[in-house]
Amino acid sequence: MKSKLTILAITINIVIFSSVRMVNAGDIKGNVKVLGGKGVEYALIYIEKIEGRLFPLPNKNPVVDQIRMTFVPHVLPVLVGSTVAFPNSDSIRHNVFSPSKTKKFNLGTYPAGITKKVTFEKTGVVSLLCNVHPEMSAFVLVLQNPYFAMVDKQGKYKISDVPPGDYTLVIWHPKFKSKNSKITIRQEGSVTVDFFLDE
Ligand SMILES: [Cu+2]
Repeated sequence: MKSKLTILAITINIVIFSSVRMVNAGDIKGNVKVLGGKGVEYALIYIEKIEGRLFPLPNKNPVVDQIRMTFVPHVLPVLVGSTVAFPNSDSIRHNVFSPSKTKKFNLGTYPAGITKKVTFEKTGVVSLLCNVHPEMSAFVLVLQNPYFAMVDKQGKYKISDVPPGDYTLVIWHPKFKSKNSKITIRQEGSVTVDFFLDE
């Protein structure tokens, strides 16, 4: 009797859990190709705007590291209001600055072991540079909502648990013109959106 009840309880749990999951969200996925075939992993896909909702900031600060004279990652998407940590993991000194109007800042030149931080209060593109090494460059994309994903090296992406609604899905890449696509997320299932970046 007891084991039957347990099974019943588990079954009810599964039904409730999966129906909640279905009512609340859908997924967006797809394939991305870029002209020339290289660097597709620097593409970022995001929902432009979701009205009437506040989104909690992540518990951990997103990070742009400096390793072997390179900013890692090259493209970092963050939710607006996020504080990004900029450690220096090299044995040489680096500087981090941005001339972008979304967030103009200069952290100065600092050695290994030091981490500096910047809070991004406005949405938009922030380009990162190092005035010691002109070849160093990276981008922080400050976004209105947490429904974003980087494209992987195979050109695939997936954004999970998106609330139902009509949205504009945007693709951003450091070397190509952005494109967008109107999408409708229903209460369940997934939407497939493919992109080809060619200019
Ligand atoms: Cu540098």
